[in-house]
Amino acid sequence: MSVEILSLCGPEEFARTLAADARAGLTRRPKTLPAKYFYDERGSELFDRITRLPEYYLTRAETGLLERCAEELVALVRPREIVEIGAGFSRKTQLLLDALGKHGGQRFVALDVSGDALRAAGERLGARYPWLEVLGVRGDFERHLAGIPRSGARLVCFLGSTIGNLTAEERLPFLRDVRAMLATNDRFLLGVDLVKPLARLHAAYNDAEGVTELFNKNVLLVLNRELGGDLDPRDFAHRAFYDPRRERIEMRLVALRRIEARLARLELPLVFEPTEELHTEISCKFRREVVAAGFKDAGLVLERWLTDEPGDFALALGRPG
Ligand code: AVJ
Repeated sequence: MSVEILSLCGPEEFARTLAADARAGLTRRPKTLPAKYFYDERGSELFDRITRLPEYYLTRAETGLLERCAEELVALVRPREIVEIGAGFSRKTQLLLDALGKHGGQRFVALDVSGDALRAAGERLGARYPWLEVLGVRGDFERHLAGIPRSGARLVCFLGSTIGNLTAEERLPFLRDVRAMLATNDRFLLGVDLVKPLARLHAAYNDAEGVTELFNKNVLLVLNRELGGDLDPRDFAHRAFYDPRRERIEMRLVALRRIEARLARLELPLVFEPTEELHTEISCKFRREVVAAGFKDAGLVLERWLTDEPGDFALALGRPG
């Protein structure tokens, strides 16, 4: 067993990027923060709880799809390596690795922002799959895809509908970077949450237990810790709603009163007027045509489109066009 870590983005660069993103986003109207900053240790734990909520169907739907199709997909691609973009050391990863082992693959490469998560997951996977070479790459999927070393035929996976956090404008350069990772016989497997009636989408982001609210507010604690902030989560309300025109969930924090705070490390005073919103996340919902068109613009062809029985979620397989 071998577990190796490659860092394309050290703690200094992470801190610098957060500082620049926070300054840019919090001085805009509306105030906005990139969704990637939810995922410190607590945020990742909260997201893990979200995936087990009765209302949050996404993870179950995608796992079910992979239970049905992982083997067939891996048999079709016959990769030497699976590259997973974004945190993924879950049951879904295991389904892919089981299939990889059966079809003669040898390496798993995981890209994640957290070095600790990579190390822990690498150890676990190394123990479970003694034949597997594991490479953890510390980096940001919007900046570091080109730095991921290739060892042979690859299946690049981006699961969980994390792509939904990007706007259409942000999606294009991301998909072009993915395209650039692929040789002719390589493939890209993308998980996307599908457009569906509003009530279920609304429930998935407004769970009865309030875990999504804690997850949303966690970004304030990240700002406090990383940038010396003095924001109080109790001063904000969780708000998530589906925008049917843009076919996406909008997640925000709403100031419950006038708030004067500051981010000491940025020397940035922060004022929220009552009801002012901080935009914390978008979660786009997809249709087949939208994915096919997005692939095409990036030089990819939609080769397979697999959905679960209720049509809640899809796996899209792309090949270089
Ligand atoms: C991990 C980005 C796919 O958008 O559904 C869960 C994050 N936000 N509940 C999503 C999330 C609120 C999730 N992704």
